[in-house]
Amino acid sequence: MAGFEFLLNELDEHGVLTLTLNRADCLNAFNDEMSFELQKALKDAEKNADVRSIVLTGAGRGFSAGQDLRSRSVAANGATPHLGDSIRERYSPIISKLRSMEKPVLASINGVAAGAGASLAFACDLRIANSSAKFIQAFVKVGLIPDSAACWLLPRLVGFGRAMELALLGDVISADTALQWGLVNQVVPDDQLTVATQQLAQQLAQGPTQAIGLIKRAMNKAMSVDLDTYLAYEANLQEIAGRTHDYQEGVSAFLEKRPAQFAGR
Ligand code: LHQ
Repeated sequence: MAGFEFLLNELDEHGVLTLTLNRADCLNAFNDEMSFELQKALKDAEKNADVRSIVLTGAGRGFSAGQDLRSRSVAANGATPHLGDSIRERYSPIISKLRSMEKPVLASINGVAAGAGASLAFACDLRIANSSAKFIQAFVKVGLIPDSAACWLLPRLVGFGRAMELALLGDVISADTALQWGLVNQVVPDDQLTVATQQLAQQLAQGPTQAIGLIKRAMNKAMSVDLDTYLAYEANLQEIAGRTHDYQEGVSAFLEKRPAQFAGR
């Protein structure tokens, strides 16, 4: 595994890769280096057949406070910053990769997720949070629009009305409200987050990895095409899934009344 300065990466024997944003002193706010390191880690994970699920989490008491507002590249103190370039080069590739990579990504939200830090969690496939977690669409508080795809992801996660509420007010949303709204899949007591995350990540890592990848592809497509186009696309994907070793294994296991042992191929 590549060594990084602001990102911890650990691949365990179950095929679970844990990526930990590691700037705890500023609640894992993103500097340039951390965004490039995360881009590289996700690309590597995509190519590495040993990686069968990915956990994204934060060091210390926060998940991520979004953009590091002290960073020179986004400075608003007199100079005109080029935020478009900043987003294109640093955040968009991360969000795009999280949605397109054909492996399951689980956000383990261990504390506050604000601004682009919240968007990062929303772009993952599943979200598990501890009770101390909170979500803030902080952008409007600093005079920006929700970025890193928040305006694309939020209406799909919680509906248009709640997405507008989050974006326009920038209020703090507690873990319990996030669960009620469907913004997270599960909330657990603070001291159980690590164990619950590992359980879920291992379940995903033991799944039929190719089918899971195809499920992501299907869901992504379904969000932007009409029903007939989707049905044609779906048939093609199922054709691919039906040729995998894991499909053979899944059916055999069912007929033999035993748990399936998926190999991820
Ligand atoms: C921070 C940050 C931070 C630096 C906490 N930066 N230090 C994309 C691309 C291009 C341009 C711009 O934007 C974007 C997207 C974005 O993400 S914009 C939104 C950026 N994020 C925010 O506006 C959130 C700012 N942070 C906060 O509002 C609070 O820190 C929250 C509510 C997250 C947490 O509050 P507390 O739990 O009370 O912690 P704290 O405020 O005391 O923060 C702890 C430390 O972390 C503190 O440093 P210090 O040296 O005083 O201990 C903060 O300055 C630092 N920190 N967020 N984004």
